[in-house]
Amino acid sequence: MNFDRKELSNIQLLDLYKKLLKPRLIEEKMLILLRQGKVSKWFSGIGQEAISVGITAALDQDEYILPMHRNLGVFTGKNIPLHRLFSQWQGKKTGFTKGRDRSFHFGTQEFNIIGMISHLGPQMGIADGIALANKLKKNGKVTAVFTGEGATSEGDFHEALNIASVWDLPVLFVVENNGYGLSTPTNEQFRCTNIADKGIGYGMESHIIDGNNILEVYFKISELKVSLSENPRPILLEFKTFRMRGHEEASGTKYVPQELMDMWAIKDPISNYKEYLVRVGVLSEELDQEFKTNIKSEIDEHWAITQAEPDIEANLTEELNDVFEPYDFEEIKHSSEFENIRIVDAISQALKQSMQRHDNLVIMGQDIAEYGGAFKITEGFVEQFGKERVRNTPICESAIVSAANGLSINGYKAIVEMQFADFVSSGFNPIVNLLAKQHYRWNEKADVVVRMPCGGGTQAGPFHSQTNEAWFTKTPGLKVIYPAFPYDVKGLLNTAINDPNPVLFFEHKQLYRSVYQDVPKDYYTLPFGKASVIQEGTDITIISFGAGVHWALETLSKNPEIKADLIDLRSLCPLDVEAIFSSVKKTNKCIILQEDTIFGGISSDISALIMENCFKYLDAPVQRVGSIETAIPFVKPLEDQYLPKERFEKVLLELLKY
Ligand SMILES: Cc1ncc(C[n+]2csc(CCOP(=O)(O)OP(=O)(O)O)c2C)c(N)n1
Repeated sequence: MNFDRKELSNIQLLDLYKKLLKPRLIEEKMLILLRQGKVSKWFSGIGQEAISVGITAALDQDEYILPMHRNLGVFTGKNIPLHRLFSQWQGKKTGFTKGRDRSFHFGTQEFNIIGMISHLGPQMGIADGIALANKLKKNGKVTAVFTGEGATSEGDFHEALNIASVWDLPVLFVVENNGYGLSTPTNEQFRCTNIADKGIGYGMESHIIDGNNILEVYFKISELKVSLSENPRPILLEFKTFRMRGHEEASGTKYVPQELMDMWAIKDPISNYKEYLVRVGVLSEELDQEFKTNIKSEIDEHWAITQAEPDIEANLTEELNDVFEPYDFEEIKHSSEFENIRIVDAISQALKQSMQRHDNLVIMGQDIAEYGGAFKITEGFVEQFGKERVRNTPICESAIVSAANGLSINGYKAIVEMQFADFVSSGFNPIVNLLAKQHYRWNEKADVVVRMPCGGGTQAGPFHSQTNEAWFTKTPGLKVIYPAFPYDVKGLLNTAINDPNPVLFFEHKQLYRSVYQDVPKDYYTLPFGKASVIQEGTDITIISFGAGVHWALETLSKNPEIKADLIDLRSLCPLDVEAIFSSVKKTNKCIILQEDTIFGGISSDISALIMENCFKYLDAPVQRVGSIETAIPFVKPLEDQYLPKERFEKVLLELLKY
């Protein structure tokens, strides 16, 4: 192996050597502890250390790095005290996740490391968001994100590279090509000779680097760091290396031909570098021993600290409290100047006034810039706020949601407009796995609003009409808001943007231009978790949200003899159970109307809550009314039959007679 020290001093050369030794020696210790049953799982990076170590050494301490499961050298390179790492792996409290997530699955703002979730892929989109924030701040910082070659088959890889390229984001996409993705060799993973060749397809510069040569890694990254801070752009880097142990320790390496192992054993990044240092007279055997002894005693000392730490005791209150970032709702009252506007206008006003209020708010979505969005809600925004903050995105839902999270991590607020709520399925993973779980996992907010134009009644068929709130109300960590009137839309959207937690904001398309209301002209907020009682009566409680509220109002105006409490939930998570229970206790009958199909929808949970909490007040079974259990069809007669509007009146009248 050829090493070229260029202008590096002896001290710098030795510093890199010590940085290489540390993760190797920690691993050797972990492998012993694993055999002793003291550690439960281990993903080895032996043979790949030069990549993590070289990159971390070349970047500044405050530059974000997003490592994967084999990148211990990033964590040691950023000088995380070892006992904190050990406590993380052992599920102790002074780790980074309070025992909630394992191994390298955590982030830490203190060390500018954003670790992975298990799902391969979203890391790369997060790096885009972090880099976008750096670019907007014009701070010249570079972001490095790691992936294995196997995970380059994920759509997220393609999406993230594509976005970074279109937006000229200063990201180093680090692909560690270590030959196998679990047991799958590269020729069963992709057909190009080098992953770096893919750079051409993204219009992106790319390089192939010997991942086992620490000096080559260090010098290349140092050079690119300077170049990227002057000329921000993404770069695809393929590091050729090899995984010398199993995917994780239990899975072995039977599927790897011995010749391959032997060939790469000769290329070990540490022994080769050591030989070089000895050859050029920078390192002696004695000094090498001294380094190893010092690192080993540091490891032992820190392991003892972790061992002495008590095991975590389950605390229910703490667990539940950590799901969301604490947020004290700030009520901002409006003046008395009103105008009669539609829901689309209310959304547009909330977005505009929030953009004025928060300099760090960025809106992203397909066709939202000059074109103004599919529903023209952001028309004129580019002129007012510029293209940096009103961003047309490529058609990449998944990486854009991840990028929104990256913006939040790096000090911004993000709104993502789904062109239609249906397409959120293409961005589902980062919403339910990344945004929703982030605060609980490692105490980091996800300050992201996802706008969801949803709902049927417009003969738009199975993929432009769904109301898919139940996909999200099921997932702890998400707030789900679903207003039905312009006044609520404006006040609640403002709150959604202020709230540092991830919010799914449902906007019913059929109501967009059909419902008018007098709405304050200036900025105001409304609280989450408060239902609105639209009209009061003693016969029955009707609970609904979205278009259902308007169907209920129509039904009641056709049947004026019915005296009902009509509750518009507005907010599904948090849910105003108090409003529901107090009404049911008064009326003793309840019907819940939702637009979605019934099974697994929120009406089922509300019904169960009423049964469990108000059973002795009920004079009749709680009734749920929703769509039939099919996809939502296209033509009007079929759609009318699918939607629950007509059935609602029938069930309501029957329930009143019960
Ligand atoms: C979305 C997703 N699919 C599958 C897995 C299971 N899995 C974990 S690691 C891995 C192999 C990854 O290979 P590669 O990206 O080459 O990284 P390496 O482990 O070789 O470093 C697989 C299939 C996962 N974690 N996430």
